[in-house]
This record gives sequence, structure tokens and C-alpha cells, in this order.
Amino acid sequence: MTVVLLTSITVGLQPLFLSNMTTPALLPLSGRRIPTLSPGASSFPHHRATLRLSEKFILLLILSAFITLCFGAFFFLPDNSKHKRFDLGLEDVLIPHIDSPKEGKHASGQVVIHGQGGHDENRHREEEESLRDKIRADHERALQEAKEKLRKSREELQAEIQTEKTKVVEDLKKKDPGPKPLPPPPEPDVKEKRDKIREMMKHAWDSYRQYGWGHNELKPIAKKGHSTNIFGNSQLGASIVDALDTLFIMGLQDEFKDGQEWIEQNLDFSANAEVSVFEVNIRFIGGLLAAYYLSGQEVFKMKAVALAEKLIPAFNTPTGIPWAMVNLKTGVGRNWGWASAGSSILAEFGTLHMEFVHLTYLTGNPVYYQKVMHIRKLLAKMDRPNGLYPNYLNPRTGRWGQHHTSVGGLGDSFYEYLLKAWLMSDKTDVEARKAYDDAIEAIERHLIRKSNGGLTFIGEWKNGHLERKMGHLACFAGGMLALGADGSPDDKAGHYLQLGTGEGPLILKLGPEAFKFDSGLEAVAVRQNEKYYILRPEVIETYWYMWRFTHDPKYRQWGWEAAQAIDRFCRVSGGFSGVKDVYSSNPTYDDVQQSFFLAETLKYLYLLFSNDDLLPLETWVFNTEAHPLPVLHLGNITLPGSEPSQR
Ligand code: DMJ
Repeated sequence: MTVVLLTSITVGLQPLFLSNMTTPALLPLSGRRIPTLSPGASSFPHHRATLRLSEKFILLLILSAFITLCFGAFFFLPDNSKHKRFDLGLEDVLIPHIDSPKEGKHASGQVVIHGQGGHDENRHREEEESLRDKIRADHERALQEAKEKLRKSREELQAEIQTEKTKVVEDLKKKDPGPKPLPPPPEPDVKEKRDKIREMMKHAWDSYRQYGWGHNELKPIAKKGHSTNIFGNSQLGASIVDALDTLFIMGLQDEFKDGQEWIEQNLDFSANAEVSVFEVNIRFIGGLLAAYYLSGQEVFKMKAVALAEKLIPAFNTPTGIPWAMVNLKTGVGRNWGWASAGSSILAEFGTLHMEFVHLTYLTGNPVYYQKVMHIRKLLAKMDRPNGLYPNYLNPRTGRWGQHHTSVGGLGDSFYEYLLKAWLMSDKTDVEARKAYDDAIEAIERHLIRKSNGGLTFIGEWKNGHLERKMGHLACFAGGMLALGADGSPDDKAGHYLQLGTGEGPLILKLGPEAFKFDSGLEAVAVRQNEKYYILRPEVIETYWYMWRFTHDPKYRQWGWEAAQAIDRFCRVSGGFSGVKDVYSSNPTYDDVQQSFFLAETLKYLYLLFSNDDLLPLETWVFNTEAHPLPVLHLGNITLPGSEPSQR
């Protein structure tokens, strides 16, 4: 027993000792702080103030032999005084306690060895003999282990240390799982609701399969294919790629296989088409990566990488801030004509991080990681008016365009990706977390208000003036604030969770594209061109996150009302269509089944009526198009292209 403990202490010391060498800034030796260094093999420097690996082991061996000797000697002492020295409650741990009759503790003549009775001098001697044998055997084993360790390469040792560290972290997590929402209340018809959503997905998919197959989207009234300028004049099957993971999650296997086959045979990125870098990234790269992670089918990864190569030329600008659009064939990029002074858009160039980090992780090619980290660094250096990020940035000059700030369109997913960069790095990317916290603080100070009727809303900042108008796009922010509550500074978790649940437009049931809180108006769309609903997911997205964090039945209730409203007002025989006026009881259709309806709206609804263990938030982070990507447990692995200061 003694030696078992000794061995485990010795072995247990080694990882600590070695990890001290790989991350030397953590534990100073000789009272001096050793500078942080990259774990790259070639950059391992000599600090003669410290000891070499082999020297440390030799010292360790000597120490272990010495301690073993002491313990051995201890057992060879002639009298029983040693037992008394351990009478501190530790004896049962260290050695079997053998009572002597002289001590008179057991006048009945019983010898207590771990609760066993009977005193026997011979037996006592045998016990000691066998202990000595054990000491020798264990000591030899310890020596052998130490020798083996010395024979191992530095990489093998590092891998062992990492495994050890991960185990410790996992054990700690098990011990302290953190606050959990209350278990969901029993809901007898939850399966029926989930099945209904699955049926809606099937109707949307089957209609697209029948009338729009291979086109980007579907015109459900005209019953033919549809596309918009975000996909150029290409036929990239956007709805297929966007829908894949939803089909997979819902167990629609035949449909998934159909989609996979089309992708294998037809998805090609050589068209002379000018596409939106942002849209193609979130829908295609995000969709393909999620399909790859869920199904393990290599084809999805290969297509994602092939497409990413086509987007890289968009970063050829004087600042490295990418153009909004790039021609897939020629690689020529440009910005939207309507954007302020030829600017790139915050929500577009700021919504590449998740997918690009995964691309580097999967391929080992540093270029993707470097591109997005360059954007982050550039933004970090810029002045921000009132701490807010304007929506426009000129990629030629590196200057802000108009000082408009929004958590809705043009800004939204930039903030979302700051938070998600932190989450997907297993919360190690603290730089991203800090940027998120700072941004949210400024947003709360300048943009979040309560209406006269007590509704919480997020307005838009326009040249020093708050416009009391909120877009449907900004409604995702309820979920984002709740998702970011854990880990927020100054213990504001409760506050942000509360803000996420804020009564009102953050959680409208189904509403118009934009609505005002002005002149006595409470969340009402005024202009005709703001009254439409185009099957967007953002409100339902927030319901789902709030459900996951609170299990308050009202979120399922509201989600169900939204699902019913969509089924009632947006369903047509050829699929689902957006409507032009949510205030009309007999709305006209816009005749578009958006690909995000299959990727996001129906997926969030399905998850809302599923158990939490379907895509748990501890393991998966959803991109802004609701494509789940796994948390990367990078530990001390350094992504190619990254430097220590970036992580
Ligand atoms: C989706 O394409 C994404 O969620 C994006 O971030 C903005 N919103 C649309 C759907 O409304």
C-alpha cells in the first residue's frame, strides 16, 4: 500500500513537472518567471536557469529512490514505535495496522488487521515480509516506468500530458456540472407536435424536389425554380445544401441520400457567377460542414473545401477586409452598389469566423484561419464611436462608412460570431469573448430601450440618433443574449438571461419585417414594405434557445402558435411561401420558399419539441444559418497559422 501511494505520487508528479516545461509561464522556477513560448518543436529554447527534461527525471528518480529507501528503512526498524507514529488516522491508508498485545487495546487477544481478528506473531512477520517484497516489486516497476518515460519522444510525452489534463478537466466538470434548467414539464402531445414539424419539412422538401430540384430555391405558387442575386446566375442547389442537416436530424434518410447524390454528381463551383461571400459561406460551407460532421461523409468536406478556395480571392483587397461578392470563375470581387461609399458590410465580413476556423482545423491549411484572424485584428485596432461598431467599413481605406449601428440587418451575425467563436473554441478564445462583452455593453447602453408600454426592444443607431425601430432580424438577439449569459462579466448572467426573455418584440410570435415603438406605437409596422414575413427563423430561434435555458413552457407554446400560423397562412400546395402583409387576414404571397426556411425555421421548431440531448449546446454551436458545428477541444493544440498571442 505504502509503495502504491509512493508510486502514484511519483508518477503523478511527472505530468505536472513536464507540463511546467511546455507551458512555463505558469509555474516559475527558481523564483524567476520564464517567458511563454510556442510549443512548436523547433522553437524549444534553452533556459539554463532551468533544468533539462532528462535532468529533471534523473533528479526525480533519485528523489523517488530516496523516499522508497526511507519507507523501506522504516519497516526494518526493530520496534513497533513506527506504528504509533502513524496513529493519526492515516495508518489504515498507509499500512495495515497490527495491534500488539502489549498495547492492551484488545485484551481479548484479537489482532485487528483491517477489521480482521486474531493475534499471531508469525503472521505478523509474514505480513512484514510480504510488504517488503511488495515494496521492492513496486519500486522496480516505478523505475521501469520512469525509464520508459525517458525513452519517449517529446511529442508522446506531450500527448500523455494532454490526456491527463483533459481527464482532470472532465472529472472536474462531472463534479460541478453548473446550474441546470429545471427538467421540462411533462407534455403529452410533444411528439405529435414534433411529427407535425417533420411533416412540414417533408412538404417543403418534396415540393422543392418536384418543382425546383437543382435550382437555388423554389417558387411554390408558380411551381418552378427560383434564385436571387446572392447566388448570382448559378444553379447551386442552395435549398439542398441548406436542408441537408435538417433532414438528417429529422431522420429523413431517403431525402438526405437524394440530396447527397445530387451534391456528389452536380455541385460544382466553376460557374461564371458572382455570389455573396457571406451567404455562400453561411449556407453552403456551413451546411456542408454540418452535414460532414453529422454523417461522416467525406464528400461534404471536400465540397466545402473546394468552395472555400473559390472565396479566398475575395480577400484580395488593400486591407484584407473581403469584398461582399466574388466571381466564382474569375475570382474578381466587388461590393454592393447600395452600400455606403463602396463599403463592405459588418455582418458579412464579420460572419466567416466559425466556418473558416473549422476549415483550417479539418484541412491543416492555415490560410482560412489567418484570413479571419486578420479581420479581427484590424477591427480591434479601430476606434469605435460610443463603443459601437458601424455597419460599414471601406475595404480600400480601412475607414468606417456611415455611422449606422444595428443588431438587425447589416450588423446582426457579427456579434453572434464573436460569442460563438468563444463557445466553439471550448471557451478558450477569450479575445472573442471580451470583444463580445464590450460590444454588448455598448449596445445595451445605446440601443436597448423599453417602450412606453413596457416592451424591451433594440433600436438602431443612426448618426448619433436612436431610431426606435426593430427588425425581425434583430429578434435572434434574445437567444444570443441568453446563450452568452453564462460567462458574462460581473456576474451579469441573470441579467442577460432576463434581457433575452424580455417581454415583447424580442420574442414576437410571428411578425412583420420591421416594427416601430414611436408616437404611441407598440411594435407596429407602419410602412407597407415592412409588413411582410418571408419565413424567417429569428423569433423561433430565440424561443428555442430560451426553452433550452429555462424550460418555461411558454416558449413551446409560442413556438407552436408560430408553427400553426405558418402552416395556416404560408402553406400552399407547392410548398411554403412568404406573405406580403401580416396584418391582412387574407395575405398575398411573395411566391418564394427561402432556403433558410428548411435550414433554420423548421430545424429550430423541430428542436423546440425535441429533448435537449438532440444537439446539446455543450457540444454543438450553431452557425448563423442554424448549421451545427462541434465545439473544438483544441487544448494545447495550436491551429496552423495561429500564433500564441492570437489564442
Ligand atoms: C439567415 O440567412 C441567417 O440567419 C442570417 O444570419 C440572417 N438571416 C437569415 C434569415 O432570416
